[in-house]
Amino acid sequence: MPSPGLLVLFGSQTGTAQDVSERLGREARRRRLDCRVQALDSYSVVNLINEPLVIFVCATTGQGDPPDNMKNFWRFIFRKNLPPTSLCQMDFAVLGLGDSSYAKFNFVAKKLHRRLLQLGGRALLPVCLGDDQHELGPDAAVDPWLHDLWGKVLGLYPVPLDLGTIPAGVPLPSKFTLHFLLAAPRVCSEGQRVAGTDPQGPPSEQQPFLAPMVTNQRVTGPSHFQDVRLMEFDITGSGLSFAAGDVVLIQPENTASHTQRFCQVLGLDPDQTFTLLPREPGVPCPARLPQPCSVRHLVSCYLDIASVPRRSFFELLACLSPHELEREKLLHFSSPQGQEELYSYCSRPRRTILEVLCDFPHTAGAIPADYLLDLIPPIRPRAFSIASSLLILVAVVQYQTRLKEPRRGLCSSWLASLDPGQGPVQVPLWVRPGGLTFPQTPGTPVIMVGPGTGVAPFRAAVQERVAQGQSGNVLFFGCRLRDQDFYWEAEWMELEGRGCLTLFTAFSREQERKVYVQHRLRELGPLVWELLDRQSAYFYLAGNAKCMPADVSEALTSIFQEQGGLSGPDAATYLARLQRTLRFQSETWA
Ligand code: 2AM
Repeated sequence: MPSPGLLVLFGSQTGTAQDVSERLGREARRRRLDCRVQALDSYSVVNLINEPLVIFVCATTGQGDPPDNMKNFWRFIFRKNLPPTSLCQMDFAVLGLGDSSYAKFNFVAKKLHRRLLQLGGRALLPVCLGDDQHELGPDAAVDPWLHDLWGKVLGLYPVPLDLGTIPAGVPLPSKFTLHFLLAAPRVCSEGQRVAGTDPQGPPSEQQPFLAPMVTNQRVTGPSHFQDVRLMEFDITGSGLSFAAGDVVLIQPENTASHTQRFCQVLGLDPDQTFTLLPREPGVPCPARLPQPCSVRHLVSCYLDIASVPRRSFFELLACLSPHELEREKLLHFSSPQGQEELYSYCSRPRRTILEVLCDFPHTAGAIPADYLLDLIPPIRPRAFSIASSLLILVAVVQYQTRLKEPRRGLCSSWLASLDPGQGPVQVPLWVRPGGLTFPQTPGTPVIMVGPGTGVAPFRAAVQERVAQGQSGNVLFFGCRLRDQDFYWEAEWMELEGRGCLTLFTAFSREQERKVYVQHRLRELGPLVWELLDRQSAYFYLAGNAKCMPADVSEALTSIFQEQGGLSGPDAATYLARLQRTLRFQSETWA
């Protein structure tokens, strides 16, 4: 029987769905099945009708939304005019990745599964519900599901006996080969990164704009626990344009010392240059890597050596290890029995790829350069709300685990380390339109709730609305202490003085009892109800994703009950309707 041409399509926000998809691809290749792995939005959906077997791997983000790289597919698949037999050729299975602490747990995967059935697809298995909250992470659900999946797939398409499978301990060929150049080329690879000079459309992930940093200034008071920076970039001539609610994406780099240490442990010469070639035709090289490229550039700008490794990292490392003891340990970490130990060695203390490699020096020193891109994921860009043209607020992430070295957020620490006072500094960035979109109908009021750095997008919104002459701007801001972390205090006061803004503040630590934005919302229940119900106001929420969004939603539903006389279920329906009609929007981050 011919190979069925298995297709794995993923929608991934943080990289987990992509990692699971690539694992599926490897497992298929070990079973000698032909398999393509692609992001949903890079696949031409009109071809779906010809696919015999598709595995969808989809994450659900915060509020039940699909990841960015499957948004077009999402719109397509829910088009009303798709005939109900569109997918009658297809066997499919949906693997979901989500977080059960959110109300809409694995919403995307469940909804997709139902839709594919509706369109005539045949489900091989029930939806897999991977859960970040599980002590062992999503693998606790993914492992047994994959086991069942292969049972089904191989039942349909048996591997020819004479071929057999490729055993787990043997590495599969690498995706790319690195051809090292003997003499360094005249054009330094780092210099080629300058993009936007010959732009093909606006700056993008493939072609970011190298924006000069203008200021980088701490805005929290000296006794505040957190280092929060206000950063400004010069985007003159970039072709970038944006509206309030858009976010800027920034491509961070590894620190020079991490880059150096990595090269040392792997025995790589950072000054060597190479060209990258895909092993199989048709596989594109990463657009972000210049050709030729130096090892230093690859490590500092591309390989995410400061991220916590996934299980697939240990699997491949075990295959590549020439050292018996290290290999044994790595094999254990990648086996189902070793997952608890792997969790306490790696995920819980947030141990990084670089630190793990230092713990396995004999293996690290023997990694063939060709495998670097299979082993280590690329550095992901980070999103920041735009506070105006082009200003962002960055909380510098640092925390302690049981490891001696404090854990640092890659992007915020890198940005904080840049000092435009010491000479020119450039940051690769581009803009993604609207997490939040504001009403254009004149006279529509907006209620904005933005504690902490959550206030950033509302500064851009208030500026834009005031410039348009729109009134009805109501802002709820919360911070710890007025004199330590009240961002843009003078500006808000000035706008309030001019009658352009109604501001309500919640200083959580200025009295014994904590006062948060949701407490202020409740106190002002009659006003909130009047604005939402009588004046059709839009409601916005931005900030920390942990407890605040749920607390604010709860405050709202109790306002609907107290002020609107709605029952509990009716209040929940009222909120759901606001969400559906985009009159309740949120942008939250971890
Ligand atoms: P705290 O740190 O004193 O607990 C910005 O970070 C502000 O948000 C701070 O005043 C912080 O208070 C507050 N905050 C913390 N948890 C919150 C929650 N669940 N809801 C609303 N605000 C919260």
